Amino acid sequence: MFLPWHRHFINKFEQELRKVNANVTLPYWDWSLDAAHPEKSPILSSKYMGSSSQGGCIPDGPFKNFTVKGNCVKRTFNPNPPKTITTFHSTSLLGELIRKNYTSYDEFRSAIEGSPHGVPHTFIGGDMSTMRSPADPLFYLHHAFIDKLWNDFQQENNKQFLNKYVSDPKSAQLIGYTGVNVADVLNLESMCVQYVMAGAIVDSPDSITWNVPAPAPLDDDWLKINHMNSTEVRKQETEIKQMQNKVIEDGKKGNIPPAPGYNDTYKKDETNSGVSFETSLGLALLIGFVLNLF
Ligand SMILES: [Cu+2]
Repeated sequence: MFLPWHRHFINKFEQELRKVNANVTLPYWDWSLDAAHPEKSPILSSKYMGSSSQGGCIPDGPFKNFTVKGNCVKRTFNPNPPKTITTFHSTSLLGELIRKNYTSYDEFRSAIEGSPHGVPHTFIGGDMSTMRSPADPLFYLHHAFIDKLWNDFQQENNKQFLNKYVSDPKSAQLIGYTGVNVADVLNLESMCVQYVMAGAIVDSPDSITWNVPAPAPLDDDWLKINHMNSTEVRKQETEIKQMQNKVIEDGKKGNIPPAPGYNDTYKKDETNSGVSFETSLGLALLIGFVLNLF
């Protein structure tokens, strides 16, 4: 239920934003571009989503002291660590994860739900590492990127899984959404949703990361809260480490594995620019408004 449920959830969220301003689209945060030093990401600056006061309220930016249902949203990462706490998954590593030959939809779901989905949650910390994570506006940008990765998987090497799920998608109802089935959200095209390059932050789609060590293992608490199979996750973390070592080896020989979402079909869309992050202040006000309605 992980991928379809979140796809529906962020789509509903985008629709709520559009009720306030019909021009808004939900941006995604391609955090792989910040893989080496996530704490230095421009997204986590006062210009965009704000930084962290290590356990206190959001200290700066449009979401300064941002409150949801009476409590301010908290983040715990150290914005100025002596050295990086953990790296994120490099763009090339995500590309390799997307293009791997999977034997089932669920094998891919499992490869994404653990480490790639979990590392940004636990790195940001505070609300993002708890069940209150949807209170942090970063949640939507992170999950939009996870959703984009699912779409990349469906569009690239694994087209046979485009309409596949663990069971019959037509009879798998989304938890908490009466009348909505997995089949309704399997295909982004039929939902009239498209992911395009965000123009404002990424100058060039070629600016990808590859020479970055694999992320640190997820902590046990987060796995427990999310009812994850820790044996499965640890196995994947080992595999991810091996994949990233290979990415670095290949990269040093000049064969940098491409980013996810850059096959020929996708290249046609690169000239489009998505919603500009320059509108982030307006977006912030909208998100604040909508989150408190939720
Ligand atoms: Cu999540």
